[in-house]
Amino acid sequence: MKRVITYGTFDLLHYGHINLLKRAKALGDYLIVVVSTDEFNAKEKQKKSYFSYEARKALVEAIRYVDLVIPETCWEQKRTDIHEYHIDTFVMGDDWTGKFDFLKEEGCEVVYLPRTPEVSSSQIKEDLQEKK
Ligand code: C2G
Repeated sequence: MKRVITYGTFDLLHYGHINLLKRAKALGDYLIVVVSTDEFNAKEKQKKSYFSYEARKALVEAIRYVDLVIPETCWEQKRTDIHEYHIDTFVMGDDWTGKFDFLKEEGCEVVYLPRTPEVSSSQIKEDLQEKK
């Protein structure tokens, strides 16, 4: 069984996220999605998601391609996650290209997939703000 992992906030879940998760799952048999906690977002990404961690977790768990959702609490956990969950392939959108190549040292394949260019959570928020 080939095990794949990917990380993200997945706020205001949209088809760009779904496209990523669909392609990530196609790389293996079991997909783990590591969703950023509210604290991690505030502390490390300087962003406040619209939906809470619990809400974002429930939304991602409802996606047919996803087998397990766990919390992302720090940048460093990727190394340990790879071993703890026996991961074969690490996947991220190509806005992260190169940033996680160090995981290859852990014996893990690292794949960056093209983002869906025209959609983003921040763009959705901006557009809705303008419509007010
Ligand atoms: N994504 C995509 N296309 C979009 C928007 C997002 O393919 N239009 C991908 C991103 O490249 C990422 C995943 O969907 O792989 C989740 O995106 P975000 O929720 O924006 O995640 P991010 O804030 O990049 O956090 O430790 C890594 C971080 O947790 C990643």
